[in-house]
Amino acid sequence: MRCKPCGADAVIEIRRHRVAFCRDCFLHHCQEQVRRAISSHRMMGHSERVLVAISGGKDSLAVWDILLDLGYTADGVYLGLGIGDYSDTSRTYAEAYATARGAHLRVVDIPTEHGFGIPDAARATKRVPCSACGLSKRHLLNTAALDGGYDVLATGHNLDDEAAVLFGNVMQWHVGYLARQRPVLPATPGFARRVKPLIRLGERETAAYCVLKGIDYIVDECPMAAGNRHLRYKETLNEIEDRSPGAKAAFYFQFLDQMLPVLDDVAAAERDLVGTCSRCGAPSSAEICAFCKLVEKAAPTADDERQIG
Ligand code: Q46
Ligand code: ZN
Repeated sequence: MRCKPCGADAVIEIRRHRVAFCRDCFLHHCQEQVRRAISSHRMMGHSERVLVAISGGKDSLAVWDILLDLGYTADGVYLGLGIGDYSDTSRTYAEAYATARGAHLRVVDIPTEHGFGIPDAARATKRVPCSACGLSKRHLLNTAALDGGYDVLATGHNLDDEAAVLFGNVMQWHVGYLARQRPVLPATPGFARRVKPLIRLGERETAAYCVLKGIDYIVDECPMAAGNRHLRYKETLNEIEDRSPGAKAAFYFQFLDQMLPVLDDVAAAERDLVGTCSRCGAPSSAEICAFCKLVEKAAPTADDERQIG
């Protein structure tokens, strides 16, 4: 197999683009895909300060690395979720990357700052861990971006993630979620702008990017992910993609082109509903926001566990 742009020996083939690349042309391809995503969705400008949500996994480290290479002023923020060894290890990878790259990483540790970990939250709410986790991440990453005075919060959601979320939202016809599933969520009062620069890259590509660039990342999946719906949707889409390369990208990008404009009114109506949490001041349609309610429930559960343990 030959690299399409330069003819050297190829190290990776991307079936949906019907191309193969050598190392250098592949790294350039990844950078180009991010540059195109940023410019076609007007995600951010070079004069803006970017905060990148870092989990220690391949996607978040790849997006941070590419943004820095593209010349953006980008700091990272790591959220400690209190998921035992998994959290400790993922933090090590995030810190090691920041040190090696000379980049600035902020750390927000949920157990230290809010008195509970995600497993406590799952027990307290009697719901799957990912629901408390997603809620905490949205709230705390947004707070970190606003408090730090950043213009934009970037996350490492890739094409596979976005297609799987879309698939789930369509399966349940969550019209409100569909209306908000955008590559760019503009800043509104109490919310920083949120962008997803990796939407044009699949997870196989972000993994290859890290390996070829020598970036170490946590390979293990979060232990709480086992059996979650999101993973099942990913598997289903991968089966379809195997048979029809390009199907996943078509599903997602056609949604952006054809469907999102139709949902603009739904998104605007949802934004109008928002008030302010009486405890923390975050945007909320209820008197107390979902995160403050979670802290109220989960912190005592964590205390009980400590006493028993
Ligand atoms: S970290 Fe959190 Fe994920 Fe773990 S608990 Fe679920 S949402 S699976 S990206
Ligand atoms: Zn609140």
